[in-house]
Amino acid sequence: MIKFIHVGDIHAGKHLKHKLRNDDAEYAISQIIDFAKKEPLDFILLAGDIFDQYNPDTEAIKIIFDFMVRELNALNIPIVAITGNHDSHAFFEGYKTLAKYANMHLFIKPSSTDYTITIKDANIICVPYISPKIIVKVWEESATSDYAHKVQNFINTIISKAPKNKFNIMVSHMMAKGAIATKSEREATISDFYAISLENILSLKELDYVALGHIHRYQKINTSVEAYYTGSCYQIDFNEEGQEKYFNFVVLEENSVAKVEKVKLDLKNQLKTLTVNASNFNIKEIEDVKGYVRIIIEDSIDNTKNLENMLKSEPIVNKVIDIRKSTYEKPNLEVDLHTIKDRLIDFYEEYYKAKYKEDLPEEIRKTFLELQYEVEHQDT
Ligand SMILES: [Mn+2]
Repeated sequence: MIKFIHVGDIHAGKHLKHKLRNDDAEYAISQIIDFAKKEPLDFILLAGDIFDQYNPDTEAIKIIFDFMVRELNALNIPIVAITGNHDSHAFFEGYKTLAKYANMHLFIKPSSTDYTITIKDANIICVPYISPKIIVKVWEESATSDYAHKVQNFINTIISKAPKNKFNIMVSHMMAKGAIATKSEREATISDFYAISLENILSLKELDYVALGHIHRYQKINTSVEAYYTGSCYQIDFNEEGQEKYFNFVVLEENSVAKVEKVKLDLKNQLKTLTVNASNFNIKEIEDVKGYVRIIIEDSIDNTKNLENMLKSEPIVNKVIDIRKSTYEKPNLEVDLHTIKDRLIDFYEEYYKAKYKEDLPEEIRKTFLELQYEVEHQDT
């Protein structure tokens, strides 16, 4: 018999607007440790996006490599971890040897030679996040086949040639076809282009359990193997508002299907969006939220200004982390078009704010500037 925990995206070091969410990550991990103290485990699987940033802050590093690793090492429970699309390979390489001495086994780059670890009667196949850039390096295949096809074949092959044990598991950070995303995963990496069809990975049937990371909503994938996303460990951003969070406690016994227990995580902070105007505004309602609030103001310009001032003062200033407005003062558009050529992005920003009631996202700013460049350099 094998008993283990499957933990999804931790995202230590996440900033939501100006709020650092390390206390949320630490609180989730402390519950996993409490569980491990009561239930003897053979190992813990971390399915990637351990950190939110390529260069995590010191506190985030301490939460993972001091608090979590130390506590689990004291319990003599090995950690098997892979990188996600948010994790830096270079950063983890720096910890690889040290981590091993603390019973944490890091699988950092996708590999067709070094990707398995055996713990007791279980073989664990480790597939870190595979970027389109990396797949062409680790997997030689006809240039014409697309990303998903290449990744499917790569995974199929490494499972087939992996040594077999009484129990066989895979941990992978990927977008599985049919999974329901939450939009907090990074839009581009959850598109159809990235969607891996588990049905097309025939050797998956040899596995007893597939531990997935990347998608932030808890779900079982509709396929012929036991494949789960356990989701993020706390509500990462407002796309995850109202979601409950979990990890899986899995028991594997010979000749039977994996027993999967969905274990609920208590949340340090809930995220909540409130739409207010001068007549329904209620400070108490905001104070009562156990967590952080996003406010959408729907009122006249004058009332909006007053409400904004109230939201930015005590006692709620620390709870309100995002204010959006439905009314803006009209930008001055009476300009000579020739003179704004150099400031086109500023005007687009104003337009975007007025239309979508939010700041221009960095991705769109980049695209805008690229397009502008293309248009201006068309003839050359
Ligand atoms: Mn993630």
